[in-house]
Amino acid sequence: MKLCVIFIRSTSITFEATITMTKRKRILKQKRSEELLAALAGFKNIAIVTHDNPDPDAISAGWAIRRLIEKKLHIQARLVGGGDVVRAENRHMMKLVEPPIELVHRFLPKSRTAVILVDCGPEVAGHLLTSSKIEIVAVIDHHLTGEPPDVPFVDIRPAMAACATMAADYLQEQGIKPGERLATALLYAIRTETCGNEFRHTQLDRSVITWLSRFANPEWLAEIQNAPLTQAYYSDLVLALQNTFLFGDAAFCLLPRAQGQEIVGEVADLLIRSEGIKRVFCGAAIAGNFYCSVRTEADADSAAVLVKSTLNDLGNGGGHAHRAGGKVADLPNRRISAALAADLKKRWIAACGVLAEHGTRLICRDEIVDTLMD
Ligand SMILES: [Mn+2]
Repeated sequence: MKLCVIFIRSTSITFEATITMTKRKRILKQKRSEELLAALAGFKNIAIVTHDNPDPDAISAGWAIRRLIEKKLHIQARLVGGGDVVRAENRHMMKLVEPPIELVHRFLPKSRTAVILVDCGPEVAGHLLTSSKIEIVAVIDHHLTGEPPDVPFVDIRPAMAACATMAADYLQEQGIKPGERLATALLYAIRTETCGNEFRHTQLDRSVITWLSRFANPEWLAEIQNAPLTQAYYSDLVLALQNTFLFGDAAFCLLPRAQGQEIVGEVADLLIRSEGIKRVFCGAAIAGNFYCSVRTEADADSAAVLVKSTLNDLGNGGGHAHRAGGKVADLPNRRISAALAADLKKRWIAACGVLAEHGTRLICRDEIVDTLMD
């Protein structure tokens, strides 16, 4: 189910008195960018925080919002994210367009800092905002969520292909041109968010793509998409494919090794393209935690629902209708035990409603060895 809901909230008594409810549909004539700027008024320090291991969508949307604040409020906001950027294409994008993002382990803002959370909600575990003292002023996101967060500005539109679309639209509303570097990053973000079966574009996505194409550098885009890959990447990939099991139309893969979190999603993206596979669960132990990606075919179940039910009581999960992810923190001995592997497989099979006894390998390991010996 796709939703398009915008809520505005206010702490002002008069607003509360006239609205009587704590939320309501936005006033249509008011521009969202104006509402965001109004919510930030009076703050001298502003920080934009992305989810951990920020992807092109989080990075470029955060960058566009930083540009909006710089042009309209004359404040240099910090753009911060936890973890690292691992995917080869995304690292290449960073090198080419140099987004002004700080990758940090901890976020300790100055007092009275307005924080804008981008491409995730406060309820998910994977971001830097662990302290309740941090003042979240805005949440800008396109993931499927439950109740909208109780903060002054909320723009959550799950129908949108990317947060980059929403942030680019703020710039358009305010007549701010993105420039070549930012436009390339935003356009690349929309491309990456619309891979797999998550490819629907709203009218706004389409018009933003046309607008950004006027400023973006197509040669950089081609170069990013063909970024050099490490040999370790190919090792991770071949071991993952050898360790993939099929139960009816559902695939289950625990990677024997993974150089970074992103390979989990890449393998899932590759497997969902296989004929006959409609649902994919792919997981790995990385730096003592378990990360997984779930993908579903366009006409199959919700990936967000499947990951939630598979990780129920073990960890957290969420995402979109056809692309979702999850995490189980602090694995004992920093690895996936045989008991956890068996439990995850059982849960995935149950969530998909397939038969456990019909499991087969995607690739028979003996066949690969035989081929090499010939
Ligand atoms: Mn996104």
